Amino acid sequence: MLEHLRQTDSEIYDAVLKEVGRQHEKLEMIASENFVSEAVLEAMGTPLTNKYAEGYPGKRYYGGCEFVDIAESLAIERAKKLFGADHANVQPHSGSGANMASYFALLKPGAKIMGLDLAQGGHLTHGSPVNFSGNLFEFHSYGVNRETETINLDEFKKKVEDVRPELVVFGASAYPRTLQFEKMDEIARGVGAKTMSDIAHIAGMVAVGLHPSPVPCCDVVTTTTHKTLRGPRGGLILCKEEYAKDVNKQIFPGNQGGPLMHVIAAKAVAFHEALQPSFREYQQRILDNAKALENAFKQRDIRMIAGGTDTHLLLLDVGHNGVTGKDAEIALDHACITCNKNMIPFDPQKPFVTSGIRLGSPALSSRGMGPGEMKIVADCIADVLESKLDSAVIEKTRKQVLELVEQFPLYPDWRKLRA
Ligand code: DSN
Repeated sequence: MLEHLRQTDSEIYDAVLKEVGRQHEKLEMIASENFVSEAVLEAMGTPLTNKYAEGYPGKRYYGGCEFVDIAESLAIERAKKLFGADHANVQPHSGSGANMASYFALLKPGAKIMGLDLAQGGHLTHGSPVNFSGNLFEFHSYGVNRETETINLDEFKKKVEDVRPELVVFGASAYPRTLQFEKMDEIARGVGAKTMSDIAHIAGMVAVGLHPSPVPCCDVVTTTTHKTLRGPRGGLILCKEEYAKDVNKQIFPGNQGGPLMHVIAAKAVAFHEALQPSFREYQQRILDNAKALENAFKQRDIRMIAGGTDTHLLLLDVGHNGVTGKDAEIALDHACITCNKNMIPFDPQKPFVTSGIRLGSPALSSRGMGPGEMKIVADCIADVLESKLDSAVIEKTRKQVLELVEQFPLYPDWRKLRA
């Protein structure tokens, strides 16, 4: 394993093994990260990376595509089955690329769109002025209610009716509660808008019916494949049949050239895994673990945005403990707990400082941890925050975490290479 890499490039070999070690030694709580199966890893490391296959299965601009066609056709059929979609495009290199192609498939540049404010849980590609979305389209934001810190449908309706956008985007990257796609869709349709959902964070739960699906109501649904869906890093677009041609054209030749066939093969493997009964159990474990974190934080007086979670994700207001998100992220990393600082709704701090940290249960659930371990983890986090990031507490927590992770080995064959 990795013998060629070791002999050819010891510096990269070393960096890879150090990263494998880091993934094992730290508690991965970045809500958008996960650990893929060995089968997905293997598919990504195949000679399919060598193949140019611009176009789509059966209609390519290069010869020799008969076998990558098999991989892409399987990925498409499995994605359609998994989400109950009319059409799937499995070529987007990323979630951002999937969103860009979708906007162009639905609208002309300059069109009026509404999306959830980045500072209140949205995503860069939902209209941030520093992103292509905010530059190329006239984006307007909706937000969350100041009291409940959740999307209030009456306020949402009023905004939609004031702005009258051509497209409304649903979906978030830091929103812990259930998204009411059907009701939001009805409101958007009321002003004649098209609708799109970005389910990057919750795709795994949507796939198994543990979160409402926007596929039946929305015109287009985008996702990444590497978060709760536990596939390789990449994007996916699902849409109604009437948008299939435009979506395909906007991915290739509109936005991308050659597709990454090794990644598409790995997406097919991940979708196959997601179609198995065990994937539903895995998604349920993600939810149970997030609830266990919520319950433990409640006992410790840790303030959670929106009062807790219905999903895989929790957003903590660490300003309540007198620390910033930036400092909490660094301190927890020293304690071997990886998370990210995150703006909270109406955050008084700047985006690079923030008052929040975002936590998620998908990666720890993939490692086999359960609610009992989540209680230990939540107490570790609470200890660090309540101590106001005291170095002795951080050191004590680090030791506790290192003991815990040893009981849940990650990629043992890869780690043996360090020996
Ligand atoms: N960067 C991703 C996240 O962390 O949520 C979204 O693209």
